[in-house]
Amino acid sequence: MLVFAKIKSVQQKIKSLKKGTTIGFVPTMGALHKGHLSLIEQAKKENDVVVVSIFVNPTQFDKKEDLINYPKTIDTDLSLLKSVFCDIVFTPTAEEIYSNNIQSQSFSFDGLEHQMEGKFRDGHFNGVGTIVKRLFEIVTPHKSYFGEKDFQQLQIIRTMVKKHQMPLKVIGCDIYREDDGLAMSSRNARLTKEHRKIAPFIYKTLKQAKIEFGTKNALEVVNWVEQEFDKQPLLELEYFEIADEDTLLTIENKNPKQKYRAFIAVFADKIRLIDNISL
Ligand code: PAJ
Repeated sequence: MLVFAKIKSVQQKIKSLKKGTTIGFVPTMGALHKGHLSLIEQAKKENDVVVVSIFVNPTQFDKKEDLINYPKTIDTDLSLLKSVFCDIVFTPTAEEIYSNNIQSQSFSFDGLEHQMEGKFRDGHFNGVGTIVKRLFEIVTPHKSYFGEKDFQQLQIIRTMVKKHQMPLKVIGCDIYREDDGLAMSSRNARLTKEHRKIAPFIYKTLKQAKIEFGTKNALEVVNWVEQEFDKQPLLELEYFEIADEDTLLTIENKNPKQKYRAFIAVFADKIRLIDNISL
C-alpha cells in the first residue's frame, strides 16, 4: 500500500499505471469504520486499483467546534486500509489542497442543496462539492463510491458529475449498520454509553415509519415519528422528512411511480446523527 501526502506524487503514481488500468476511488474523512471498508471492498471488486483519500475537509464544517472535534485516527486508518488491500492512500494537508485560501466554490445542484441537510448546515454542500471535485481532478477515477448513509450527498455528487460532465461513474453503496441497527458513523464513538444504548431507536423508528407509510399518508407518518421522539428524552429530533429520491423535495401526494425515502437527523446530546430508509 502506497501513502502519498502530496498532490504531485499521487498524480505521478496514477500517471505511471499501465494504460487501461481502472481506478476506483473512495473519498473519506478518516476515522474509518466498517461502513467505509464496505465501500472499499466494493471498489476492490470492480477496479484494478483502489485509491482512498483521507482528508478532514474544513470547508464543509459549518461549526468550528465540529471540525476541531472530528476524530483523527490515522494510524488505525492505515492498518484498516492495509487489511482490505487498498492500493493507494492520499492524505493531503489543508494547505496542500487549498493553499492559503480555505474557501468553497459556489455550486448549483439544481436545488438539492436547499433540502434537509442544506437547511441545517450552512454552506456544507458547497464545501463537499469543492473538495470532491478537486479530488476527482487529482485522482482521475473511473468509478467513485459513496454511501447511501449520506444519501443527499450522493445525489448531489451525481448531479455535480452530470452538470460538469466529469468522466466517471458515481456508485451508491448500501448503508452498513451495527448489529443493533445503528448506522455506522465516525461520530458514534463520541456517544456517551447512555446515548449509544438508545441510538438504535432511530433506525427502529425508520423501519416502523416504512410500515406506516404503507397505509398512512406522509403527514400522518411525520406526525407519528414526531410523537415517538417526544417520548424519548435522550434524543432530540431535528427533522424527519419523506422526500422524492431524485428531487429530494418533500412528498406532497403519494405517486406509485415515484421512489420515496425517509430522512432523519437526531441529536443525541451534542452528537448529530443522520440516517435514511428507502420506502
Ligand atoms: P465520511 O463521513 O468519512 O464518509 C466517507 C464515505 O463513507 C461517504 O460516502 C459516506 O456516505 C460513507 N459512509 C459513511 N458511513 C457509512 C455507512 N454506515 N455505510 C455506508 N457508507 C458509509 O462523507 C464524507 O466523509 C465527506 O463528505 C467526503 C465525501 C469525504 C468529502 O469530504
